[in-house]
Formats: sequence, C-alpha cells, structure tokens
Amino acid sequence: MRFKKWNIGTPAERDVALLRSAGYPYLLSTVLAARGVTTAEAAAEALERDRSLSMSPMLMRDMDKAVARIQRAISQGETIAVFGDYDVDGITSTVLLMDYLKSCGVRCLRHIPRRIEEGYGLSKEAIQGLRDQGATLMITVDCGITGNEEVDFAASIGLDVVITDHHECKQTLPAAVAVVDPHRCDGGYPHKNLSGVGVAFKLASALCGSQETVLEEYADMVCLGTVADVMPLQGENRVFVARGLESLAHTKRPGIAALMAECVASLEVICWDDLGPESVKRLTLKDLPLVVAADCYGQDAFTLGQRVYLEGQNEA
Ligand SMILES: [Mn+2]
Repeated sequence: MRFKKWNIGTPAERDVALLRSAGYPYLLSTVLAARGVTTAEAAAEALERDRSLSMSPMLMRDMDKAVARIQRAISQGETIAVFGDYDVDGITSTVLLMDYLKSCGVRCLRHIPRRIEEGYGLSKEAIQGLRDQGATLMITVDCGITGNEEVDFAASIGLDVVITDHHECKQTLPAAVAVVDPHRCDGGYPHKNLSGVGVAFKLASALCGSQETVLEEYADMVCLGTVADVMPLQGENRVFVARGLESLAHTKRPGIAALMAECVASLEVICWDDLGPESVKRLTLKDLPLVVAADCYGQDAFTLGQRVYLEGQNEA
C-alpha cells in the first residue's frame, strides 16, 4: 500500500509562531509550516480560493474528437457504454458521465469490473458483453489508457472507443477514436494532476459547453473522487474540492446525506469557510472508507455507489 505509512511532519516552532502572528490558527499554521509554507505571503497564496475554472476543457488533446463522436452518437440515438473502475474515483467518474449522458436522453450502459473476479481495466469479455447489449460507442473513465489490445478488439466487433483516463501513458496510445488523458506526452493538458472523475468532468463540460453548469450539478462527485485518489490539492483540484465540500454540506443526494450523517459528527465543519486540511482529513478518514467498502466487501461497487450517490434523484 502506497499510503500505509503516515509521515508526520515536524515544523520548526519559529515558522509556526510566525504564521500564528500573521493571524492563522495554531492547527493551520502547523500544517502549513510542515508543508514548507513558512511566510505569511506563501500562506495566503496556498490558501487562495478560486471558485471558478478558467481552463477550457477543449485544451485537452483529442477532446474535440471525443465531443464530435459523442455528439454524433447522441444525435443518432446510439447506445453508449461507460466503462469505469471499482474505486471511489472510478465509481464517481462512471456515475457523473452516465448521469450527464442520460440527461441528454442517451440510452446508456455501464460496466464496472469486480475487483476480485475481473481486476482493473478493460477486458474483451466485458467489451463483448456491452456490444451484445447494443452499444456502438464505449467511453472509458479512470481506465483504458493502456488497453491497446482491447481497443483493437472493440473496433473489430463494431464498437468505437473514446478513452478518458488520468493514468500515465505508454509510448503507443490505443488506436481509439479519441484519447483524452492529461499525461499525453504530446501535450495532454497543462494541469496533469486531475483525477479520473476530473477528466470525466472535463468531458461532460465540453459536451455541455459550460463548466459552471456541470460543476454545480456534480462538484460533490468530483470532490469525492479527487480526495479518494489522493490528488494534490492544487490548481483545478482546489476548485473541485472547495466547491464539492460546499455542496456536500448541503447535499440534495439522499444517499450521501445518509452516509455523512452516519460518519461525520458535525456537518457544519465541511463548508466553504472551512476548506483546509482538516476538512479533507475528515472526509478522507471518515467518509470515504464506507464508499470504498462497497468494493472491499465484494458487492457490486456500482450498484452501491449509485445508490449512495444518486438514489432518489433523477428518477424518470
Ligand atoms: Mn483514478
């Protein structure tokens, strides 16, 4: 496990004292100093809160191709399959994209592999299953960037593939209709640290034409996936998490409300004014394990994830 061992920083007392004298509370000063933020100016910069996203999703390599193919599928009434992953990032990615596509009137299928039986990533068997159910376009979320063979297989049975992923790329990309990944070495995207759901968000935003509209609806999803995948809280991720914490505090999703009522002692702490390491720690340590547990206990991660995220909402 990559994050099994906790490394507790020991900031210099004088750095903490300096930040405290600049008006920051003790806990925040300690955390900032432990991360190498030791001046009032650096602290202000680190804590700066952008509320809106300025970077266009169309800056992502191949986003134009992805949008064109998906729009064709929408206008021609094709069945679209979303291929996801079983962890929190993968489930929130799948839920976000499916829910968005459904709101566009798309007939949508999904596949989330079972961790034990199928393992991570694309598989020919699952792809065949989606084709058999009528899909002619498959969009991967949080996976697929190394699935060259599976993408060729999909093409051979009449299934076009759009890949969205945030994992490192191999030298040869899959021969998909579009490959959207911030890590592409031919200029994927200026902000490399997006989560899988961050990339799925960018795709939905490109389709919608307004990042703000999609963020308003799904900031909680993007926040959960970003935090659960331990993405650095920099750049756009800060916006996702800030806006997500705000929306989680007043969530209209009954599943999330129930989960939070069970896990978080006081919801008031998770709000815009409290964005800081402490809020995120509460979410990470108390909230997310229950969502992850859907997979750990061998249940269908998506079914439980979807219940948690969307139950009671958008019911036709
Ligand atoms: Mn991920």
